This record gives sequence, structure tokens and C-alpha cells, in this order.
Amino acid sequence: MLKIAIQKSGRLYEDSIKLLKECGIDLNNGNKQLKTTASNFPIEVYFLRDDDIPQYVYDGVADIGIVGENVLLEKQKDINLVFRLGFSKCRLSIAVPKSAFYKSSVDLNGLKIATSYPVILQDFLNKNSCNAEIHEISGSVEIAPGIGLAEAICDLVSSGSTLFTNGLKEVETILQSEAVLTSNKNLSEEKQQILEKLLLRIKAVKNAKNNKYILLNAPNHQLKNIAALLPGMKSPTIVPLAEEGWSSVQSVVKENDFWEVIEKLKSFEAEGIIVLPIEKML
Ligand code: PRT
Ligand code: ZN
Repeated sequence: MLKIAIQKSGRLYEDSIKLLKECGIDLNNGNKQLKTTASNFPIEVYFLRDDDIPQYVYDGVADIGIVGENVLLEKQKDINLVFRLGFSKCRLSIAVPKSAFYKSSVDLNGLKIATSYPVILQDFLNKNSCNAEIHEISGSVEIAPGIGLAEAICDLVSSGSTLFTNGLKEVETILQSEAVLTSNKNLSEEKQQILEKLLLRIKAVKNAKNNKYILLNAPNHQLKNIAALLPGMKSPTIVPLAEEGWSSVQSVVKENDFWEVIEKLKSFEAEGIIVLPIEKML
């Protein structure tokens, strides 16, 4: 049995549960008890505060856990970062009042910076030889300059609207973060094997999300061009159409390249292009 810690409630909760579901793991009672077991996979799920997860994974109370990379780095526990999960993306940034002068990190010298991430911030200050005073607070960091508690803040940002509504501007990004899978460094052979199984499923789900299945028709004289554009997993499937001189092409295309590829396909006379989501990709 492998014990996984996930956030009890908050920004990571929904996506963590969704990921386990997409991995085909049925949780008996997903509704926020302290723990639950899966009916069809040797895994036990613990619901915890995200800040506690690195410690629990380090202690072996949980074997693996899902947390923001920001929390993993801040807590400095000696545990493994196994896999970047691609959700809950955000950045840890320094912001100052809109009207403040700021050109480079030198301008942080002598400032008081409010943050919930003193470890990561101190590391940034050291690396940039800045002499600023860190004022640690646990929440509502963005109001600190407005109430005279600090001259700058260091906090998580995603859309930037919190900074904007508080009259702040982002001046340094010190970390890009997303949810990560972490693990204890001394897993038993049995637990390691369950983790490998889980990882295979997670990668299949993530791969599927990053790719689309594409079907199209094209004149045979363009097949070489199109095949070069759509290498797919190995090579595209090409099947002749009933209409002489035409073929159907099927392949996989990366989400990121999608629009660029579509434009090129059109220039290669592709027609009837159909794009489908992929559920799993191994
Ligand atoms: O109760 P518990 O301790 O478990 O939860 P929590 O309140 O500490 O954490 P929670 O649920 O707020 O966040 C969990 C994780 O989500 C964080 O550790 C990050 O890894 C990730 N994450 C992603 C974010 C954001 N985006 C985010 N925007 N965490 C917080 N924010 C906050 C930020 O602190 C600021 O107040 O959202 C505000 C900024 O958002 P924008 O969109 O206005 O820029
Ligand atoms: Zn927290």
C-alpha cells in the first residue's frame, strides 16, 4: 500500500483528485475525511494542509505527496521531486507600489519585504547581494505596503489581478511554480513499484493532454510534406481514400504546435481536418 498526501481543501485539491481519477483510481469516499482508500489500486489518500505535506512525506507518514513547488522549496525537507504535474501554475514574485522607483534588484536594498516565503526570498536576496529586511507574515501579504507594514512584498501571482487591485507592480519573478509529485527518499521495494505504476498512468494522462489526434484528407502528391509535418508517435497512418489520388492521414500533434501545424497543413492542400482529444497516451 502506498500512502499519498494531497491538500485537504484549496487550490490543489480539485486537480489532485481529478488526476487520481484520470489515472483510473476510484476513491471510496472523496469527501474530505482524514483519509480514504482506493477500491482498485493499492493506494491510501491522506487529506492534509499543503504546508504540512513535505514534513509528512519526509517523516514517512505519507510516502508521496502533491504540493506546489513553492511549498516544497520553502520547507527544505530532504525529499524527492518525482514529477512536475502541470497544474496550479503560478510564480513567486516581488512587487512594489506602482509609484515606487524600481530599476533592478539593487533597489531592494534597505527595504522591508513582507512574505510567507522567507527561505526562498532570502536565497534570492543572497544570490543578488541585496540587503533587505524580510518580514514574515502568513496571509494577506498584498495589503502590507498599504498599511505601512512593508515597502515591498514577495508573494504568489497567477493572473496579477491581486497585485493590480492593491496598487502594486511586479518587479522580479523569483520562482516559476506548479504542482509537483514528491516522494520519501527511502521507499520500500514494494512501494517503489506501486509508485512506478502510478507514474506510468500520470505520464499517460499528461501526455494525452499535451497532444491531439488529427485526421485529414490530402492529395497523394502532398503526402511527403504532410508526413514530415506530422511525425506522430512513430509515423502517421496513411490510408488510401475511395477517391483516386487522395489519402486519409491520421496522426498525433502537440497541443503547443497545433495552430502553426494547421496553417501549414492547409497550405499543403489538406481538407476535412478533424481534431480529437486523446484520453490516454502510452
Ligand atoms: O489550507 P492550506 O494551507 O492547505 O492552503 P493554502 O491557503 O496555503 O494554499 P492555497 O490553496 O491558496 O494554494 C495552494 C497552492 O496553489 C500554492 O502553494 C501554489 O502552489 C498554488 N497556487 C497557484 C496559488 C496561486 N496559484 C495563487 N494565485 N496559491 C496562491 N495564490 C494566491 C496568491 O497568494 C495571491 O493572494 O492568489 C493571489 C494571487 O492571484 P492572482 O490571480 O490575483 O495573481
Ligand atoms: Zn498552506
